[in-house]
Amino acid sequence: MASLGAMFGGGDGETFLGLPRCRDLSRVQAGAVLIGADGCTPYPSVGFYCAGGPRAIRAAGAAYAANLGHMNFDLGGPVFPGRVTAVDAGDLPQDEADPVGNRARIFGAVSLILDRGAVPVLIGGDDSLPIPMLEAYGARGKTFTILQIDAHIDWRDEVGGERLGLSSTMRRASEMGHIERIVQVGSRGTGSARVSDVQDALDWGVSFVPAGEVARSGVGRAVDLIPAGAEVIICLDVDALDPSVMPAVIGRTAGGLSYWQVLELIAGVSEKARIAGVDMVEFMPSRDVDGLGAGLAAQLLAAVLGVLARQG
Ligand SMILES: [Mn+2]
Repeated sequence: MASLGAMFGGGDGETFLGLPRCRDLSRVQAGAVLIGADGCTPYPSVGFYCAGGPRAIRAAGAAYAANLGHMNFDLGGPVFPGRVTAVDAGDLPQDEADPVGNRARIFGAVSLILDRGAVPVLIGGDDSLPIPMLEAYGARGKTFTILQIDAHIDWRDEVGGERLGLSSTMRRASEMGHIERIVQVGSRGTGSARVSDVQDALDWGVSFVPAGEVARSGVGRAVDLIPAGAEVIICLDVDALDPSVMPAVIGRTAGGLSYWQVLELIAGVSEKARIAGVDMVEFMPSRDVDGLGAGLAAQLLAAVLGVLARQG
């Protein structure tokens, strides 16, 4: 079938955008390190339902590998304004039957990347991935702000006895001593949260910017809630985006954010604070429609790498 990749001589998708491959995280020298994981702590009812997400997003980005130095109009210049400063470390060898090992692999990989002074960019995989990622930021003498962009608030204490699954991510984050602030953008519809979960989050000090407010008033208040100079970890669940542009999610909910709203939010944060890490989760290949969601995920991920390449 004819494609942009065939037209322009894109790569094979082995690495995202044809980025250099990193094979040893303990020696990596880069501004940002992309790493994939098919899952982490699955609920038995659904397993690794986002498996293949990193591969699908890399494949969607392959068409642009040959044009990496071209103008990216979303960024006002090439993705990398100077030399290419991001690398792709491939996927962790996750195993649906080994959640303890999965968490240890994510914790270990993110720790190595942080030890090298680089920004981890973790792509999934379901929304249980960020829990060990966020733990890896502990004991570094710093405190962090989380900007969660998600249709769901993920404040359940447990689901079916599992406390480290995808519906508990922000509650677990709130229990980490190095997480001092959480801003949650994009909530809408009905999800896992009970009224009492929302109250617990408010009592902790979470600031919510629901999707309805973003639709009416944009992302300005969300950016304002991020303190100047903060170290920010961005936790992006792609179901924050409207399903008309991001159908590849397990629960499509109308009223979601646009591509521009998400990108302007992330770029706005980078102008006043430092993005210290990014995760992008919940891309579900089997729910995609003609590659629409994978294309958006690849475009957004490229733009995020561009934002990271432009921060000090
Ligand atoms: Mn979600």
